[in-house]
Amino acid sequence: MNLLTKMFVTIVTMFITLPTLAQSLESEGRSDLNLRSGVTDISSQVYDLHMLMFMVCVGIAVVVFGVMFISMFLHRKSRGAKPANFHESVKVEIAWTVVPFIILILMAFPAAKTLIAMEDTSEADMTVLVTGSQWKWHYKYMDSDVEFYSTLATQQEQIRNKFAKSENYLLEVDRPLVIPTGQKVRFLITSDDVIHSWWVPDFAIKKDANPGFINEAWTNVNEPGVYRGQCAELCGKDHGFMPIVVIAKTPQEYEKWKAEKIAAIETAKAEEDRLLAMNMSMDDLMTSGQKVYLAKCAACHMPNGEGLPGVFPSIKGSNLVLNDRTGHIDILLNGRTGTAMQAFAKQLTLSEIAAVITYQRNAWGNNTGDIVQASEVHTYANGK
Ligand code: HEC
Ligand SMILES: [Cu+2]
Repeated sequence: MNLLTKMFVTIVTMFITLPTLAQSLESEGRSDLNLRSGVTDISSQVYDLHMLMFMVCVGIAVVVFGVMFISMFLHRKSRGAKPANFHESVKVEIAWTVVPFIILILMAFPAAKTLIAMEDTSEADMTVLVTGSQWKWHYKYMDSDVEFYSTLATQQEQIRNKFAKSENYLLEVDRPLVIPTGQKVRFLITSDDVIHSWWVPDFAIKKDANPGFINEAWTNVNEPGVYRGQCAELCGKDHGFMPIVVIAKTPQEYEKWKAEKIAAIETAKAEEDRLLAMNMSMDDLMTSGQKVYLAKCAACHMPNGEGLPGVFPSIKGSNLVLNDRTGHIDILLNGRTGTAMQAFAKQLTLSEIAAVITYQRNAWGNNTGDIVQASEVHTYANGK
């Protein structure tokens, strides 16, 4: 086969395999090869714009390549065509400047209209503060005490190919964001550490979450449903593991959910007070501490406590853990500024912090025998 034939065969195979690939992706329920039209008025406007621009491009391609191929075919050398010989045509040059200019202006009008509508966050019915934080999302409802972290819920075993992958592999979280349908929800988007990006394709929202800045976005979802997205800014080693799940509920169900959330916060506070007054046994602390450790710490410090040399310190045999009890409590509550070790004071309850500290001080041969109770963490936190 000569080179040309090979190229031809490659291109044809590509065109045959592409639709097959598209179909297999679609049958997995994952994607089609087109932009999706989403579930809000804005997202369908964005989709329509995308299709309009696409068709304009197809039209231009058909005209330009059509003229090109037809001229090449009709005026080929074997037919004895003689090339014309001319330079500079003012008429043609003006035409190929003015025509694209007009096309661009015509495309800019509808695009600008949608863009302006997307940026208009005024008159929102409610506001949620969205904060990216390596590697999870924090949601705070500005009109109440409701706030929580939303972390990946996919099992580690699926990620390590030990279990079969579930349908929403890497797109499922423990606590989804819940919003009401038919209301304008404003999002204030920021970050605790590096740049993240809050991306929910069905809402046509993709906004950078920058530390020290607040970006705004909004949505108004028409139909109840579960909508999934991801962090869309490369933000470190677990960038692919901070999905977004938004559940849109009817306003009545949303109010019910919120009342339950508020009640749960009250109960948790009461429970926390009860635990503060109580001493937990070593066994209970170790069990609950291990759970917290695997969920919140193992991504960096590794399940075996050995960390990643040069990046995340080993907890096994750590000098701080073995010898510095207050230092240990302090780093958990306040983190270490400028490093990936974040403050856990707001992410974990006092008893969870006490448990994970006790766990670290006694697991993997760190046999200090130390028991740290929630009350000790509480005293330290309030003394600072
Ligand atoms: C995002 C990655 C990350 C996560 C998650 C994380 N850590 Fe850390 N941790 C670090 C880094 C980085 C340091 C080193 C900080 C420094 O340079 O001083 C550190 C340091 C520590 C230290 C001090 C170790 C020493 O010898 O100095 C302790 C103790 C610790 N982490 C406990 C925890 C606990 C408990 C959790 C879970 C609740 C946790 N970490 C979650 C990244 C992480
Ligand atoms: Cu991110």
